[in-house]
Amino acid sequence: MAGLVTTFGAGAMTNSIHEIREADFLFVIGSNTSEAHPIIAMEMKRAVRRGAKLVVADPRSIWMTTIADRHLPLKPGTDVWLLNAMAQVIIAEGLSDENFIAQSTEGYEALAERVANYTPEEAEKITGVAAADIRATARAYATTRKAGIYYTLGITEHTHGTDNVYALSNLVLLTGHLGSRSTGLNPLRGQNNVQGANDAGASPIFFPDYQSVGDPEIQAKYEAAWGCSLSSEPGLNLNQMMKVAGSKIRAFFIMGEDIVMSEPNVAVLEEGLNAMDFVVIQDIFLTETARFADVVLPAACFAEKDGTFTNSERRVQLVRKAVEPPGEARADWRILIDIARASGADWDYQSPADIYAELVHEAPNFAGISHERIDSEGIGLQWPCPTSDHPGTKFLHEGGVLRGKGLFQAVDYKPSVEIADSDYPLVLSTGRTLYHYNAATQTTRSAGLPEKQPEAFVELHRKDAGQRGISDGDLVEVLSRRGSLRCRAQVSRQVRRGCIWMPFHFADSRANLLTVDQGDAVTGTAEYKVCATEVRLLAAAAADDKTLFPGAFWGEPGGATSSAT
Ligand SMILES: Nc1nc2c(c(=O)[nH]1)N[C@H]1C(S)=C(S)[C@@H](COP(=O)(O)OP(=O)(O)OC[C@H]3O[C@@H](n4cnc5c(=O)[nH]c(N)nc54)[C@H](O)[C@@H]3O)O[C@H]1N2
Ligand SMILES: Nc1nc2c(c(=O)[nH]1)N[C@H]1C(S)=C(S)[C@@H](COP(=O)(O)OP(=O)(O)OC[C@H]3O[C@@H](n4cnc5c(=O)[nH]c(N)nc54)[C@H](O)[C@@H]3O)O[C@H]1N2
Ligand SMILES: [Mo]
Repeated sequence: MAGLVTTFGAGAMTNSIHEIREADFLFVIGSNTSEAHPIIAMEMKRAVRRGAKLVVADPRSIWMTTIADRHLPLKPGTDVWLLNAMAQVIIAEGLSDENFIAQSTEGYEALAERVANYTPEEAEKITGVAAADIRATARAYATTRKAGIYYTLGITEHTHGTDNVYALSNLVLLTGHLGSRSTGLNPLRGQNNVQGANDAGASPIFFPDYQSVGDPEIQAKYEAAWGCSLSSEPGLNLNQMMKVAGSKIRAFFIMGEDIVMSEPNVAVLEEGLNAMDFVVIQDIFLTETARFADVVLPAACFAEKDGTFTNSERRVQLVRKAVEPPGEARADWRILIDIARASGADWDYQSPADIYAELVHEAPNFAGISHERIDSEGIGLQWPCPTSDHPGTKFLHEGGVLRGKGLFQAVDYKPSVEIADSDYPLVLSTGRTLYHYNAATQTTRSAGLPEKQPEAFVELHRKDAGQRGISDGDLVEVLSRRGSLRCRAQVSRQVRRGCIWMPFHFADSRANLLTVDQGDAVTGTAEYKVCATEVRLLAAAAADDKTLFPGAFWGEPGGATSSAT
């Protein structure tokens, strides 16, 4: 979001999901689309079947590479090199859209100068991707009109994540692949309403609708609307908050997050949580983090309440209550209103529609969207939607970049904070699988999913495993400078030599005991995708125990339910 607001003026997918099927070139970078966004991956498959070219830039041989025309198996953290080299090719071979650059962008000269030395031959040395493949990808992207870029955490979860987004924006601005169907720069959103939460101002730097906290006019507008005085200082981001948990911050109100599963370097975070004066958890389940809670407030889940979810393509959709919440569970908004009232505020919202109406009143992009309208039109509305007769917006930047002019941001490659050395020679990357969802709070409580994937594992390349006497299914220890864990080895064709990979879903083997907590300079997003590790054999698997199956080392399947839950 930070990167795209800077370069284009809006922090969301530029185009819509259904446009993918009509694209002629898809560049998928740092996105395990078929496991993390299966519905979007189906649209990509549909495009490929129609004849679209697909290039996947990913250190792992993920399933998407099996239907790709080209796989660019880059070394983790080297994307700026790859992308700058593509920009270099596009400029050097005269493939850029000169009209678009002249009329719709600024900062071109600085970019051209910066990328001049990023030749594909030099890039090959750093990224491990053949120069010919970089050239071919740059040419195909630049010369195909309906060419779109799709990215997720392989781009953003780095200490240089914002630089990666800038480097991608540069390719879009060089070629003018913006403001028309089946093109653009498309970050696929993660959680179901993460887009809506940001839109509503759940961010330390923005009021609703990305209006800056530091802007005196905006501040005055909200002071009048809300009848209170507001700070002009941005708040702390997640990473900054976690660093001062238990010191500068003495209390947490945690709603819908299981931070001891999902935050990096969690051993240190747990010390902070222990030192806190007061911790509240508001969740639909008793989470791992609830072990640190003074109070747990039971919330109703999505099917037990009304409201809206805004999906990845900026589509605001209505959700209607289907079943009653169990026990004492109540809708989040009702709990929050009671807390506000008990604290002396006179909030009198009667429904989520009331709350939504207040939000859109001050937020120009959503002003034309109401619960009533979504209800009557049926399939949701895509913002920007400034008036009640506006149809909503399928793709952004049509007829002009929202920022005014697209901003080229020249960036140089910076290495990841931790690189492999003789003590910790293997680069660990972490992520998710098809069968579990993030902290797995929800997915381990379903009967079928833990059966499909009962326990943690670490993927190793055949040769790295062999060197350590490790075979498929063995019990191993994974160590970093911050901690260690035990899990099964999976000798895999997916990871490249020198790299290992594991999911962060499992409470008994928390990958985040290992990860580094340094964050991106702009956003604070942690470097979940690169840290230095070593793997040791603990116990060979029994002869009849070579494959992963339930309960092998820890008793019952679904290890993510611990003593706390
Ligand atoms: N089944 C399932 N679906 C989910 C989730 C889930 O937990 N389970 N979580 C949701 C959430 S919150 C999110 S944010 C999304 C995330 O969706 P993704 O970002 O697709 O998920 P990750 O597993 O983190 O995959 C990141 C991809 O980036 C690659 N990668 C790692 N390092 C680099 C690098 O340096 N450069 C490049 N180019 N690639 C790299 C990895 O190999 C992997 O293929 O998924 C959402 N969907
Ligand atoms: N190592 C590593 N760590 C990572 C990542 C990675 O790739 N690698 N990815 C990061 C990313 S992208 C993300 S998004 C985070 C996710 O990290 P978290 O947000 O901590 O994980 P989730 O499982 O998505 O947590 C959702 C919580 O919300 C609760 N919940 C569900 N519905 C409701 C509701 O209606 N109301 C309330 N109050 N609670 C509800 C669920 O029970 C669950 O406890 O993890 C991050 N951590
Ligand atoms: Mo996410």
